[in-house]
Amino acid sequence: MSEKKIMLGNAAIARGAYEAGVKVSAAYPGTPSTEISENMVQYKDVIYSEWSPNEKVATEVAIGASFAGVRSIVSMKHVGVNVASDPLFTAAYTGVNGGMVLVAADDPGMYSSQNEQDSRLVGRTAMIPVFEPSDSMEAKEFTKYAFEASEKYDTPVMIRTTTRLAHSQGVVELFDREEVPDKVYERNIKKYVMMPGNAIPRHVFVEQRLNRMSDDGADMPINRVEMRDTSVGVITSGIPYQYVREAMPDASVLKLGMVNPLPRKMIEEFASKVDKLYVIEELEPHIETQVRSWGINAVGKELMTVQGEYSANMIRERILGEKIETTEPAKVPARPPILCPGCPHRSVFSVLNKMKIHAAGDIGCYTLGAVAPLSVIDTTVCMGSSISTLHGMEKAKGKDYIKNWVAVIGDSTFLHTGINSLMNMVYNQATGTVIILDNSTTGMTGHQDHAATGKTLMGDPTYAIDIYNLCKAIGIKNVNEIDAYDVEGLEKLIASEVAKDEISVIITKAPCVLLKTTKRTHVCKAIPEKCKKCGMCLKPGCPAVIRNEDGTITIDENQCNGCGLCMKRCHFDAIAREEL
Ligand SMILES: Cc1ncc(C[n+]2csc(CCOP(=O)(O)OP(=O)(O)O)c2C)c(N)n1
Repeated sequence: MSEKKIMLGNAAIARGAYEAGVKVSAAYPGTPSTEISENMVQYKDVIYSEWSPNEKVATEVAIGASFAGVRSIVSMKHVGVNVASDPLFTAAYTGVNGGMVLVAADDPGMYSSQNEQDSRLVGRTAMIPVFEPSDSMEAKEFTKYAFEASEKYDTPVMIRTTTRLAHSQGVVELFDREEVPDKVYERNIKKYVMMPGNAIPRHVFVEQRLNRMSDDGADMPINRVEMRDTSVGVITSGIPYQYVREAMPDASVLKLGMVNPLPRKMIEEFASKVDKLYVIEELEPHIETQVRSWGINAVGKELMTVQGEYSANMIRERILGEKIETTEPAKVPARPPILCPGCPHRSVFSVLNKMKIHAAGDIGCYTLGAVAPLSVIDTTVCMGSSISTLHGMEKAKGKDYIKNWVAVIGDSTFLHTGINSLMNMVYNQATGTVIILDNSTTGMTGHQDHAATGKTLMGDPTYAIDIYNLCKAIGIKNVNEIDAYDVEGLEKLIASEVAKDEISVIITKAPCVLLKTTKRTHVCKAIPEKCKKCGMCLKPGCPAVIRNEDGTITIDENQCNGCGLCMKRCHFDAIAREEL
């Protein structure tokens, strides 16, 4: 008898890769995709897994493995697909040798993302098939089927998930790994060298492949028709399928597992059998627009939203017109996201705040430096953008304009795409100051290693890229390293570097306080009798420092990491730092 396990959607995808005989996995972390790779390492005897520095590199690693003849998988969050799109769009033309799957994890509702894009549309534009599972078991089985389809149709396949699936648990039936023999690599430049003469016929092949897949859709195990009451039919896929089944249990459903290309004949047949047709899909009207373009009368986004997540109640309200009784949520104080007590980023931001310096920001824990009371970061667009944004400002307004500006970027983000922007600053004679907040980890996504931490995803020790020497090597004269908690030294250093008419890099160093290797050695204590109630210690906004009703402060010893930032702000020795 086979074993059953309760698994996270992401763990199920990793298991699917294992069972499908995958040999190479590459990724760059990003919520909600990260646990795919974190689960992949348990199969390290048979699957090589790595954190690549960014999604483009990860995708190219998977492409290389596929060309070499083995099954490979690459995973990323939706915005990672933008970074990966250059190799992806052309891998659609080359096709594969060993099967290749790209997992794109979308985030409707933007629980942890800067935008809400729909990867199904990327798959459509890239002209690759997109499969969308609805629960953990399907996440595993669709992954396995995606490898079969990848090899059968000679194409990379995208598995599209969303946060709700990636981070929900469900029962999964486990099977043994199928050892798939490596495909023979044969030199074939018409297929693997994409220059115009070769790419032109491959484009024709790509179009034919999509038509073939659309025609075969009705026979694919991932698409199914559930005929019930024929007065109402719903076309749906992914997590919304679960909401449809809950809210409209009697409706007939066409459950699509393949959302690109759409199985047109199957859809037309289903539509002809039901009186009223709805399309229920989160985010963009990807299915609806195509279905309507074929002259089929379907209702979707005129009732449903293109924003955020759906729910069974939303369908009951908007499609069925039911009045849903909701209870008022409990009135609790707002708890906005905040930097942890003792976070080295707070120390740097408190200095920038004091100096009234603006920062072109980037993506990471430090993006929280945008909000009060630190209020330092003015702009954040995408990973790696801080440095080039600062550069653009200088080129627009001149070097004096950025004398009270810096760029701030984390260590993982710097290695992801920040390094390219820094090379651009060097090449194009910029004079700005870049602060690299080096906390020795990828903090925001839960402590993944990267090329400068000295450890691989599989847990092996490796060479740790030296960010200081890397900056020196691309030609920056002014590269400085400083302890992130040295607020006095930092203030002097930032003042001197910003004043220079030359490019400068300041690397602020201190490990993330939540890393297992960071030991709590000190704790701060308030001395109420010395307190003048001035509130200076509250300025950095540490959640461990709490103002009492009488205006004095208490330091929550359970939260305090003993960084001493509050103590350094106090002019009356009303805070002491004690060794633990
Ligand atoms: C293209 C892209 N890939 C991945 C992510 C997910 N993500 C957000 S911030 C971040 C890295 C944060 O690490 P670091 O720059 O070291 O800053 P820290 O959070 O440690 O302060 C990642 C991987 C993203 N937003 N965009």
